[in-house]
Amino acid sequence: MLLRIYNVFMATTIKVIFMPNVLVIGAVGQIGTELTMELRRRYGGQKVVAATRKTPFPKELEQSGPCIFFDVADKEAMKKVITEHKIDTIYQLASLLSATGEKDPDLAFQINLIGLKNTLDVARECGVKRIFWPSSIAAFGPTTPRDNTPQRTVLEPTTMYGVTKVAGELLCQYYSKKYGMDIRSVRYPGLISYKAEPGGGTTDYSVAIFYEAIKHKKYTCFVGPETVLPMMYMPDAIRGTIALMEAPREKLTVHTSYNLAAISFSAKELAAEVARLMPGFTCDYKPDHRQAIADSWPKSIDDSQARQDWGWKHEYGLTRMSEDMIKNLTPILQNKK
Ligand code: AKB
Repeated sequence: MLLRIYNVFMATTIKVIFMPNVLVIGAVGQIGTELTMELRRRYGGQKVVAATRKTPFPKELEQSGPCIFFDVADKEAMKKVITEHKIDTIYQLASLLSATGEKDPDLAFQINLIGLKNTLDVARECGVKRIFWPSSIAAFGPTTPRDNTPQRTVLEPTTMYGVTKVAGELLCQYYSKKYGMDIRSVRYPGLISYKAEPGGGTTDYSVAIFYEAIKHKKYTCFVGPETVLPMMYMPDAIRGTIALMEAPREKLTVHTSYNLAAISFSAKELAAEVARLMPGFTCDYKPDHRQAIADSWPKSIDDSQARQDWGWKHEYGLTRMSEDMIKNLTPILQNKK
């Protein structure tokens, strides 16, 4: 009983002390959709503005708080939203992922890097207190140690997406040091979720396999069976992101981007787990251009700095994640039929 009263008291106190006015840019993407909903649950629907360039808002976003269209290239439009909604916290998620970025490197550069710089400039001008920007394991490259990749290591990516992530990390650090801005970032691994599908990433097979297993009981994987990449279930990613944003500033020692890890598995191990849960499922392999990108990324990540500085801890392993995916995705796909 005493513990319950304490928990309610702490939750209320945290809410009163830390009740930001938030803008999520890129709110309709794979991370944005779930992050926006979680932030609205936490701080209230009206306190969290969802923004996107042109993709229509899903119903749950449209009905739970303000939704706005603007392009990260348009600094004036961004300024207007920040001023009108008294925004003090921005999550800047607008990004083209690794595979799409290779199809249109110029657009990837514009959205990922110029979009970030525009956001930092407008945020600085408007006195925004805190900014989140996602980096990725794509910041690493073939010259990076692939096992247990350290926090500080070689960053020589071979994709435009990776180039924008490295440059973006340095830009965040530069603005933190030069202008004293509070900018926080993590290097996400591949993210797996059942709510919004990823688009144009190299790690997308780890989500597509569940969709195809439920729909057709078979999947053709675009990377080979021995390909191992770091992955994370979306609930962990959302919890970790918000925990980083609510951590006391003085605890943070990394101003580029924190390594963040959960599970590493091969495509073959994932397929075996899916087959265990869905007897009869089969997977074959036809590696395409994305294989080279996957081969240039780490297999596992050392995230001890994040664990030490702000208490990061993942909850989902391969089995728990796969069970939860199938349990939640099955009714969604059946209702779509
Ligand atoms: C991608 O595959 O491009 C992304 C990432 C690892 O950043 N999921």
